[in-house]
Amino acid sequence: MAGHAMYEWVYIAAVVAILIWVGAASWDVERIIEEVPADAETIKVIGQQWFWSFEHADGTKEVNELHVQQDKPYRFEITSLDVNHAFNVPDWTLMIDAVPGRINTLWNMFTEDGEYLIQCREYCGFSHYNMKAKLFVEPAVTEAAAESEPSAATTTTTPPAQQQQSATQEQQPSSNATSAAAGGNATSAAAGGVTLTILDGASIQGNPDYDPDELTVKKGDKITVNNADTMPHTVTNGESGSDPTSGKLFDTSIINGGDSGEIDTATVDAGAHPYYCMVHPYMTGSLTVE
Ligand SMILES: [Cu+2]
Repeated sequence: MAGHAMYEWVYIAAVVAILIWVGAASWDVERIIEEVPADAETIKVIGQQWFWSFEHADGTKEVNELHVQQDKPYRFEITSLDVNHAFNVPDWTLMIDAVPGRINTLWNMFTEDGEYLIQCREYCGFSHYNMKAKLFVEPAVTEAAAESEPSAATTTTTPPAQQQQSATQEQQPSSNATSAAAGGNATSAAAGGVTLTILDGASIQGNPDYDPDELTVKKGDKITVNNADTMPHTVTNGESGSDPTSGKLFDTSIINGGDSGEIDTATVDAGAHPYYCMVHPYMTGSLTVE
């Protein structure tokens, strides 16, 4: 009997020890999270059914793709616009809830370049399993490294955000209006009154999405994009997200359900340009600028 009582005490002591250890470990985790480096750059992370969008400190936005620099600290501010999601980068053991009306933060420095998976780890509805994004960690010459090695050639890599911006501003007057006669239905309305509608139900694959699917306008026309659906969509030039020119000619960025956006064709080269929705890449259409 006495022996049994002693075993109980050993058992209780072991449980208490484990609880103390777990408590200490979680306290440690919290401490690490709190110590965000002062030079950490903030990236806003927004979860929505069923995609991720990101906003960099300079205002550059990305959808389902996030470009960061290696060896640079980032502070993530994570939230949701609808239901609960969870922002998870498994390879970097990053995981935190994305909750509507709340901003959760965590920080990380990506010490190895490469392409990594971002996913949702909180069941959030129909397309939860496709709520994935790509994280690109780009190798970079840090400012510190550049300063400590002034002899090294100035190969400072432009941050991806800036690359995107400058690419948007670039004009390529080289491609001429040779493909304008590709047979697009001339739907150009009276001056300045061109409308592209994203139809209700467009987010469901197989449904009619853009109306008209093939739009022809005169260079300089402003196109009003009305999202008549309840889901967020984009009109982004390119065949898909892997198209290197994607979003460089025109991109409405996210237009939430019921909202509208605009495409100014003054900066778009003449010719036929395929476009798609960054959230639902199976939504495609074509814009011909004459
Ligand atoms: Cu869409």
